[in-house]
Amino acid sequence: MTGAVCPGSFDPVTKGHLDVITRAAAQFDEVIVTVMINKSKRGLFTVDERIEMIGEATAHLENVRISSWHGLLVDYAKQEGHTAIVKGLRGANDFDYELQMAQMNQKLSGVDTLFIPANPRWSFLSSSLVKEVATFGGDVEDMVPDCVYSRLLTRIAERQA
Ligand code: COD
Repeated sequence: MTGAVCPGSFDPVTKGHLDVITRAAAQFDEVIVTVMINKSKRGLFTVDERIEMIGEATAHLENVRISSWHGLLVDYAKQEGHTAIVKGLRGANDFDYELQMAQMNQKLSGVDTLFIPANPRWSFLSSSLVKEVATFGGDVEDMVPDCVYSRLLTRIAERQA
């Protein structure tokens, strides 16, 4: 069986993430979307909420499952018996950041990183930008899965109250 781990913060999952997850799922028998836990960063959504939203957004993809992990990603990939990490690449900034990590991960464990070029339709998207635009009342409805949109507006309103 071929399998890959697709990591991120996913705070929250966007249509850019979903595009990469969908394309990865077409290449591997199993894709594990893994919410990486960063204890020093307070997210807009809890890890459990992020997992729930990714689960709803990928419910139609039978070979995708969702998890979370704290620590080295390659340890998780090996624990799951997977030898590939899949990441989306939006441009040169992503590449510079990801190349070094990919090489370190390969050296540490033999786990290789495969890059999926971002769909130009979504390559301008990041979770941070979506949150910023939504916070100031901009329309992000088309940029996130339906199951994220209402939760995003509700959470921002709660934070602003
Ligand atoms: N289109 C395509 N791809 C996208 C888009 C988009 N619109 N938006 C984001 N992506 C890609 C990103 O390039 C990234 O690959 C992935 O989706 C996740 O994005 P985010 O924003 O949810 O997550 P980040 O960037 O905060 O996550 C960073 C990771 C947690 C993935 C990274 O730090 C990591 O791999 N950490 C593992 C911990 C570890 O082992 N560290 C040692 C490394 S040597």
